[in-house]
Amino acid sequence: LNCTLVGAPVDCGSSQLGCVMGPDAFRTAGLKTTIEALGYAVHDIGNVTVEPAQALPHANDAIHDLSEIVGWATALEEAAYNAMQSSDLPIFLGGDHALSIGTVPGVARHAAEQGRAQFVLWLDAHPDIHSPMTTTSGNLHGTPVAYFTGQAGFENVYPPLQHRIDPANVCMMGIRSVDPSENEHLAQCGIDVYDMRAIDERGVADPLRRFLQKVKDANGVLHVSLDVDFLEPNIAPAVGTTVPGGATFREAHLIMEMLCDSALVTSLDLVELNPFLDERGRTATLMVDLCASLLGRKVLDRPTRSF
Ligand code: DIR
Ligand code: MN
Ligand code: MN
Ligand code: MN
Repeated sequence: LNCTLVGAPVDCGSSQLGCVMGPDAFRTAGLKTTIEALGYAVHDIGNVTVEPAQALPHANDAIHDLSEIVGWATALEEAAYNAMQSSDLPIFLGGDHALSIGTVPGVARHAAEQGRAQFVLWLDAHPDIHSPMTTTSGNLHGTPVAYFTGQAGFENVYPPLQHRIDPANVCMMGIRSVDPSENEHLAQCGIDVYDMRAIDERGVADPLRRFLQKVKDANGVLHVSLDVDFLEPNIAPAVGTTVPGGATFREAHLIMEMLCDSALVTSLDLVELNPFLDERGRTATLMVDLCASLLGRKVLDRPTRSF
């Protein structure tokens, strides 16, 4: 099997600087050799770059860096689609979560051509389901899910969406910071949302098993989008938007181990790592270790269980 690393140093979707260094922090933490040790051939294509763009006006004055985001969206859609054609598992190294405005439509284009349904597992403290009209922070990393599920408000703002993700094919876990307009939207859009309350009560295994069964029954393919702030800040401090009460070390690894066993994951975003906020690279190292669990590193050499 082969794996492609695609650097996506987007940092204009968030308010704090530093995510631009994310791809190099993943490299420094040994992502490539870690994946090679699991038997993959790994190709690092370096970082995607974008042309400087002209400012785009928008009715919502809070929004910033819209034209840069549109530039990234276009470039990353293409990069993701190309990586899907040449690789069994592209990994997109962020960069803030605005990169999913490009990567998810790009992998969905590939899935559509293969006649497969595209599913998305969103591991995040936040649902990132704002439209350009509803965001109050103006940080466009809060918008990818609304965009790629085809919600209103993106017309003539982001690139026209060619391959929409059915909200019924999206599952969110770890959610614990939701803005009022996002809450309204989540209640009626049909996404499976497991907030931290649900995870406290049920654990991660049962909800994830249900979702993976749904993917399997539909002969679907799965994109995983892992935001550093999904994790408990005590173990993953290097993110600009920490929220207390996140997933524990073992909850996160168990999710990755079950995803590995499912053999359904075809692409992965690692996002929001801000190395400037880290303590000696520990968050980058944890993210690399989670990636290793997803790609087959095991505690015991137990036979692969179906999930
Ligand atoms: C907040 C925070 N909902 C916003 N969002 C994100 O700015 O719209 N933080 N994605 O990571
Ligand atoms: Mn392919
Ligand atoms: Mn996010
Ligand atoms: Mn987040």
